Amino acid sequence: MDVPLIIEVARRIAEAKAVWVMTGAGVSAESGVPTFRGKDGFWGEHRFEDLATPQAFQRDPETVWRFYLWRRRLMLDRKPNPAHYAIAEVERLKPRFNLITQNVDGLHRRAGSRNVAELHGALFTDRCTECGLESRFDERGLDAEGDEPRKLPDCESIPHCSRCSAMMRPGVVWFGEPLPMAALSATERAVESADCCLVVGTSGVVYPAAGYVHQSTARGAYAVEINVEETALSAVVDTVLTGKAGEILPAIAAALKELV
Ligand code: BV8
Ligand code: ZN
Repeated sequence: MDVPLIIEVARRIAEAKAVWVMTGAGVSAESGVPTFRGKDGFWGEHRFEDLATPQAFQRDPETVWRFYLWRRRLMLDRKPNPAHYAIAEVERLKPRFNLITQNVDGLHRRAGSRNVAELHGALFTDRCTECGLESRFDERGLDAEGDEPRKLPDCESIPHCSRCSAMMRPGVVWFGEPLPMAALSATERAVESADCCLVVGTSGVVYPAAGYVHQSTARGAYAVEINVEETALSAVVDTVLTGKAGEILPAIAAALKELV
């Protein structure tokens, strides 16, 4: 690990007026959550991306539901890793801080991050295909109010809307679907106000998420990429820290703590 560079990055964060962080699936890799485009980007013979579309759901809702239920069950024994906790620590150290995530796994909130915009929705949310009713629950299957444990729907019984009885769908953003307005506006505000950006664990190929990193650097923000390999954003950022997010981010947070 390049300690002088880690300290330089921590200094840039300490001096920044406002910081925003963009995370992708790589930040959850050390929690044992599969990424999308790596070698583990398959579910059986399906590519993740082929299942994350309205067309796939239209064509075969059972298979798509089985995919998302498999991912929900996977999360039941996955937990935040040191990268998630370090990002929550940076948020505590930097008052003007925004976390924008492409991930739907909920691990940032479980690690204590507060100011989180979920650009691609949330795995533990169902949404009605007809009336749009949303029900959000946590990874234990407890509903948002945390009262009666809510049985995770099993493969056989696709959940139906309690209001209009139509079929529910997972509350995530599929390819070809617009992103949630609230998350988009939070991201716009974060990018417009920040002079420092951390890009963690994303291949940088999905838009409009990746476009915000371009927008941030074009505005003159100092951008740092943390990834185990080169990505589509490596040429866009100012500094590339090559390595695991779960090792690099705690080192940055520790160095930052000494500076603020
Ligand atoms: C939209 C939710 C418009 C569901 C997801 C051609 C060119 C440009 C764009 C397009 C195009 N054709 C179509 C588009 C648009 C399309 C798009 O970007 N396609 C791409 C594939 C070309 N985008 C959309 O469709 C978006 N919507 O544009 O709508 C619109 C507007 C109005 C009205 C109608 C329509 C919607 C995109 C959202 C799709 N949903 N997920 C679910 O999760 O099931 S995307 C999915 O990819 C996940 O959210 C994921 O987070 C996201 C991005 O992937 P990454 O997070 O980067 O993950 P990946 O596996 O790729 O990379 C992991 C990285 O981690 C790697 O770099 C690896 O090296 C690194 N890593 C691994 N381990 C570690 C690590 N790093 C650090 N430490 C480690 N330990
Ligand atoms: Zn409904």
